[in-house]
Amino acid sequence: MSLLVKAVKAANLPDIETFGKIDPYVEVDFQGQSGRPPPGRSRKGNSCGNRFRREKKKTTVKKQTCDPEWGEDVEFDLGGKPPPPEACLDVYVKDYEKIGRNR
Ligand SMILES: [Ca+2]
Repeated sequence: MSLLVKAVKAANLPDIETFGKIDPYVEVDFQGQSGRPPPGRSRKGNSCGNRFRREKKKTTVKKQTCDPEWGEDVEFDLGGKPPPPEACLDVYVKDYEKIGRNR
């Protein structure tokens, strides 16, 4: 069993870029894979409290646009099991930065 997230498109994204336009991409943060959480991890830091193994995946970056169309699939392999009911999926649209932090 796997979980498929389809990043289709976004429109009218806020342009936070100083020069030109933003370079948006989608980051999908899935917390709900089988297996126990790694020992010694803090429960802070995300909306699921790190109860599960987490995995982040990204789409490609679309350059200089506030109306990106990705049409991409982001797939998580669940290793043959359904996700637990407490599983958690966070989806972010971020602005790619060559220099510094992505926002
Ligand atoms: Ca940028």
